[in-house]
Amino acid sequence: MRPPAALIQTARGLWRCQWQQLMGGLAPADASGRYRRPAGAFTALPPVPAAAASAGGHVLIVGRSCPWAHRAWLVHSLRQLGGSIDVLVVEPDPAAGRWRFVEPFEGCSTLAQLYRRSGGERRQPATVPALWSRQEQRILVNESARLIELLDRWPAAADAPRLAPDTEREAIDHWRQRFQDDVNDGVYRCGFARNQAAYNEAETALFQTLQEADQALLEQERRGQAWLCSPEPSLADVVLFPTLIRLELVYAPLFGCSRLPLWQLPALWRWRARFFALAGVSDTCCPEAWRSDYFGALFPLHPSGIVPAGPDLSRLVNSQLVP
Ligand SMILES: N[C@@H](CCC(=O)N[C@@H](CS)C(=O)NCC(=O)O)C(=O)O
Repeated sequence: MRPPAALIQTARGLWRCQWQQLMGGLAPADASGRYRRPAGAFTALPPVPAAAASAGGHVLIVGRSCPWAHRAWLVHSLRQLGGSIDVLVVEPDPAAGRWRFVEPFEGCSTLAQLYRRSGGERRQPATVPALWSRQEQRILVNESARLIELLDRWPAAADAPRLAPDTEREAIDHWRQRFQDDVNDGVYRCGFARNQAAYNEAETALFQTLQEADQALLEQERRGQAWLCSPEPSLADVVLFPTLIRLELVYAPLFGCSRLPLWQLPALWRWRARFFALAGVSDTCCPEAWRSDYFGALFPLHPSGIVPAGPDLSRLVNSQLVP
């Protein structure tokens, strides 16, 4: 039997109130309801350590589902830094809302413990990615935008690509800034918006920037170039990829980033397929973990915790499917 209308109305009011409270814990907002990502610690760009080239001297700590960690993992992979930097994958612990080590690491069972041991404050979030120095026994940097710059300068094999060559710096920085705000953080601003106006603002900026990137890539293709800023992939391409590869699988269904399916931005669709085909990139893509972590862990957005079936990743990176 259908419950009485008054009961439904009361339940909606109560849920709305509880929802705002739960969202407060998950995703802080400004007075207008726009998501504001909290600041962490260890955000400055450190110098390249003297012992950077020593085997296993550093550890890159990543979570599979995290797009910010994904960009660092990509740079590590594209520049083949495995000889000097180990990659350690942490697992989410949705009940406790933190990252935990599969095996104790440096005597810690959670990333938060390692973070505090490095001097991070209790109120600051212990986030991935983090770069740990075994010699100095501390986190060197915990902000992905700086971490990828550090990894781009890290000593590497002579044939390893540089992803932010000085000659292309201006264009790379321009796109990186646009993507950081409107796309990488933009999908979260859509998903974590507290009201319609905040969502509308974020969603408009997101698709405006994606359309501009699509046009820019179209121009590049006409010139015979495959990448956004330079003949080779750059940090601008790197930072766009983790968000776009999660679009249909997570951000469209869960965060409401669904104005255009990516095949309607055909140059971006082809670009994503090209990037996915680069050596080592597919190993950093874990669609099962993305979907189970996002749908399973973001309770206020998806209280049932049911992980819906999604499109097959292999079809999303098939450039033949779109003219
Ligand atoms: N600004 C940071 C953001 C990183 C971030 O928010 N990572 C999330 C996973 S996607 C995280 O670890 N969150 C754990 C927490 O907030 O406690 C960066 O770019 O490195």
